[in-house]
Amino acid sequence: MARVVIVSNRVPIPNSRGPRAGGLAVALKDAVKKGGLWFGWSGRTTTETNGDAQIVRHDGVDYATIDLSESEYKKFYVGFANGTLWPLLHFRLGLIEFRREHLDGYRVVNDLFAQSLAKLLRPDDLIWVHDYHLIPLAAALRKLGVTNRIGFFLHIPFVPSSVFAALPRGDELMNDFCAYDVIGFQTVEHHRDFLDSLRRILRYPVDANGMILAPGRHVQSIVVPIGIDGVEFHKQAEQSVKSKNSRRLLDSLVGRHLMIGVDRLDYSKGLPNRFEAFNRLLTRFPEHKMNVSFLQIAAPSREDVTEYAALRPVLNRMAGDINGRHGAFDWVPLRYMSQGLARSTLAGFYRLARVGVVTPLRDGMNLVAHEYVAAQDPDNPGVLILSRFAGAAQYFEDALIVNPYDPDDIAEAMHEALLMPLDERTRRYQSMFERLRELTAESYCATFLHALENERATPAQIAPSEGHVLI
Ligand code: GDG
Repeated sequence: MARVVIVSNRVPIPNSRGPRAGGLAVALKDAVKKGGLWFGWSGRTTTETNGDAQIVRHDGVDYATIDLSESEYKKFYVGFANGTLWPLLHFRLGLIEFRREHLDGYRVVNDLFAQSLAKLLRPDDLIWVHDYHLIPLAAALRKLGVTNRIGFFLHIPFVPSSVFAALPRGDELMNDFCAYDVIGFQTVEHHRDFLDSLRRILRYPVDANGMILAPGRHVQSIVVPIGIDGVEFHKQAEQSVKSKNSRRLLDSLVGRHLMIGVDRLDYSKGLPNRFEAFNRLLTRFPEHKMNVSFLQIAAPSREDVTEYAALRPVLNRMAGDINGRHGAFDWVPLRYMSQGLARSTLAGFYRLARVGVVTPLRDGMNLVAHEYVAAQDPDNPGVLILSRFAGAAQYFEDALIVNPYDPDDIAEAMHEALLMPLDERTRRYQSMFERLRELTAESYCATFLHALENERATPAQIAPSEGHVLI
């Protein structure tokens, strides 16, 4: 098989203690086998950038990174990627801060990535580009004469064409998509919305197999949901629940139920509504007072983006209000941490929680939903509360599906989950765990790479199960 080259904004370079356990690193483990290359930004800014990649080899995989200047970082990462595209593609037009110089900076950095990467490429490499930071990368590589097969996967949602229309120079971005050979989406809905925008803006025909008939290039568009290694995470949770941290958590609960939320501190994750829902649970269903603790872990994220910094004081205040209003001298209802925890610790905490609360306002997939299900004890499983606007809701129908804009709806689901009898919890869990077995990280990589390798893949060839729908 050809060498696989992964390109993403950040590169999870393994440290001396072994591989980094971040979401993308875990999901792409099977794609970057020995001999592979992973390319991206180092996460560092410097005064002088020359675009030459620094390469570190670990376990047979080359990790190549480049630095950015402070100005490039601000325009590309803070400005266009996270100040315009992220809110746009999460349906938050009111949060967009578009500036032409940010878009120009976004293109400059994509050109820089292309120049640096092109020097490292071999003629038969399969190039797999990840996420909204790098939409123009294939077009930039094509300009440099790169003819390799190049695929792109969008981890976040796509929006209906009337929403995408708000993006200035959106037609340029649509053209950029057409420089790829394969484009993948998490759900049928994101895929459909993308094709609607493409048809409206560029007017290219799309055949029944999702093949975009662009001039001079046929682009295969597919739905390939990302997943985790559920069986492995299940084992990790079994071990982790016996750890010192899990025991400390369990002891601190003194027999109360635990509800858990785990998210990056991001406005798309719906945290204020979730806190309000917990407030309403305790107000409307006071039988839960003193009987439940809600642990919210919110790892800091993108703190240079104004909207992210603005979220912190809102949550701090809400947490204080809830605990002040409902708490007792021996019970803190809401335990809120704006710090991350180790992945292995999280695994045990998920297992201890009677309820997993995943209520983003929009999400491409949401892997926390997968992790919560994977971690459960089959003999006494917890209940997943899941936003209908997370991609995961398309796959986990047996979660309690809620509208994250309605705190009362979430509160009622919390109440139902806390009272749910064992037989119903078990039935829902078993059905979701079955789904988890199909939606693996391995099948995600294999399905995408199969499409990328095979120029004229047909739906029958690359849609082996319900989980990998092609439309
Ligand atoms: C994007 C899309 C899509 C969270 N807190 C801690 C921690 N995490 C880990 C979780 C999970 C990952 O981060 C978060 O994944 P999500 O899927 O929820 O969300 P995004 O970061 O927004 O990712 C999303 C994903 O790409 C993959 O395609 O599902 O829709 O937005 O794995 O466990 N990990 C550790 N400590 C924490 O405190 N170690």
